This record gives sequence, C-alpha cells and structure tokens, in this order.
Amino acid sequence: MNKKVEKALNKQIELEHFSSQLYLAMASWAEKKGYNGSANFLYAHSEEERGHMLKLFHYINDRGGHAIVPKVDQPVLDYKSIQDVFKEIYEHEKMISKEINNLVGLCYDERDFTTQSFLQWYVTEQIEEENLFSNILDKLNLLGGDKAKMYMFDSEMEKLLSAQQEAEG
Ligand code: OFO
Repeated sequence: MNKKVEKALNKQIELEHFSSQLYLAMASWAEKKGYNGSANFLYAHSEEERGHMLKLFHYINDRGGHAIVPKVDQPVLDYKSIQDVFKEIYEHEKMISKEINNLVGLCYDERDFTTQSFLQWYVTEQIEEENLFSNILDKLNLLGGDKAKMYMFDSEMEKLLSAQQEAEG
C-alpha cells in the first residue's frame, strides 16, 4: 500500500488508541465520583474507540501494510466536574474529525481512492459523535451544575447508553 497513506493510518491508530485510553480514564473518574450512568457510558465508549482502532489494524494489514501497536501517553486522570469531562470530549472529537479530514485529503492527493472510500465510515462516525457530544454538552449547560440535576443527568446517560446498545442490536 502507499507508504505515506500507511504512515498516516498508523498515526490514526495512535489517536484512536489514545481516545480509548482517555475515555477509560474519564470513566474511572466518573465511577469514583458516583456518576455511574456516565461511567458506564464512558466505559462503553472507550470500547467503541478500541473498535475504531482495530478496524484500521485490519484494513492496513489486509492491504499489505503493517499496523503498528502504538506507544501511548497517559491521559489526564482528574477532572474538575462532569461538565469538564464532556467539554474535553467534545474538543477531542473535533480534533479527531480534523485529523480524519486531513487523512481523506492525503488519500485524494495520493490518488488512493480505495482508502479514501474506506475512510468514509470514519467521516460519518465523526459527524455522529460530534452531534452526540454537542447535545450532551447543551443539556449539561441547560442544567447548570446543580447537584440534584446532575443526578438526573447521570440517569439520562444510563438511558442513552441502553438506547445506543439497543440500536446497535
Ligand atoms: Fe470518537 O471516534 Fe474514533 O474515530
């Protein structure tokens, strides 16, 4: 496979792996703080990111490249509030979207239309994720940080996770 594209896809593996670790750290923080609904949601999301990483592994190897297990920096372990967690996630996902777009651009420049078409799945996924986290943030901002309301918010996160799992079958 095209070497420049292979290198860039391996870079994306690093990012997806880091996302998985980041959400795992956030899940652990939320669990410790008693936000069990958010914690479950974040544990599941961490798994999802691992799935995004594995999809890249298989694609690279199937196309004759070599998928590389990345070195990973430890993510931030402590957060000021649950709002802080979701704000960070939203910013993180916007950064990921930018990286996916750069990857698609590189494939176009290198005339690697097979990988470009493979990456469409990630483009769509990023639209969904940005929407999801922007909606969660809007909800949090509306609630305004009141403790009782945060408890309500947390049960909503549990329901959101169940709805997602049902939709995925
Ligand atoms: Fe959070 O999404 Fe991966 O790509």
